[in-house]
Amino acid sequence: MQAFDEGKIFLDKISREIKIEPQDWMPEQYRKTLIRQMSQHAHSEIVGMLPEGNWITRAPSLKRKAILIAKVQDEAGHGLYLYSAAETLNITREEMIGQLHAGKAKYSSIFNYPTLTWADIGAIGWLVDGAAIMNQVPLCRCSYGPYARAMIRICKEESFHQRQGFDILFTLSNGTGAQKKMAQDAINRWWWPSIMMFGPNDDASPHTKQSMDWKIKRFTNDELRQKFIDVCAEQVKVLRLTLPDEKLKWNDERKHYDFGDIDWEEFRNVVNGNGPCNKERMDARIRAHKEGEWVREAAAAHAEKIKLRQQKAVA
Ligand code: FAQ
Repeated sequence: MQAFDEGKIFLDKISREIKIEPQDWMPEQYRKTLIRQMSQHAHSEIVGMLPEGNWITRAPSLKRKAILIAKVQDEAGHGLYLYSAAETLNITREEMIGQLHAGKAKYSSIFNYPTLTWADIGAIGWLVDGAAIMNQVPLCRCSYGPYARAMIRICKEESFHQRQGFDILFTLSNGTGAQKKMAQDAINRWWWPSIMMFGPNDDASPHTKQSMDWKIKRFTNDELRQKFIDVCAEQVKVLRLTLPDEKLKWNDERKHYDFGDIDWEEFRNVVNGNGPCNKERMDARIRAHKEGEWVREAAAAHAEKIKLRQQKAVA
């Protein structure tokens, strides 16, 4: 009887746009869905530092280097807010990281592609951060309070990231012929993986319906992908470059751009661990975690010392 009432209160809150907070009753499946999505999101931010980190030492100027360092540092911050927000659901950061390292938790497919030239940093900012913003702005209205609040700051920072990426590509496309070619090549390689970031088509997405009913997701994968394509199809004109899709064409009836077929075979391969850089990314994460062990131990010992000192002062 009690669970029934609690279930009704929960659904009533969802329907009235009242946030669910950590101390509130929630269905077990709602909690599990959030842990899955939020931890995958946090892992994506942390693994997502790797492709860009690769270019910090080779950025073409001191200014670009400083901007890139700040961006990569922001991604670390996003990962930490998201791990903290997920911890309110009764799971520890250690458990989540353990799941990632054991291959039991996913991270975004996009970070399994290599960054071959400096223009890739522009393409990541414009396209990858652009796709991330399209997906994440609606998450600021997610029904779970800690996730929604974490997303507000994250989105502000992602917006800066997207603009810096566009600025890199704009500079290259207005540079020498070789620079323009490099920018076009990066867009050609990152375009299709970026639109795969939104996940499978709605009819192949097992989680979308329930997550929409619970207002965790506010738009479906296909709705967000279409919005993103519509925006990029216009922005690429400002760059005086093109998107690598011959079928990309404005459809006046639909008031959207039509686009070509997505290679779902490639998507499945990358998600299942067989993308160009999956092994490299996981090896780098696991190595960094092992090498950081002494830092975690020292921080814990320091925190314990401070706690004892405070207890003595009170006694
Ligand atoms: N990659 O039923 P759905 C960023 C999985 S952050 C890998 O549609 P859902 C910032 C999905 O998890 C980018 N796996 O699932 C940055 C599920 O697997 P499971 C990350 C994917 O959850 C920028 C299965 O397929 N953003 O870029 C992908 O309803 C630059 C079935 O899929 C977020 O995580 C994929 N692309 O919808 C950092 C945003 N797509 O768990 C550095 C939050 C789907 O059953 C540099 N997450 N899968 O084994 C979401 O909005 C959702 O979780 C979706 C997937 C839309 C990603």
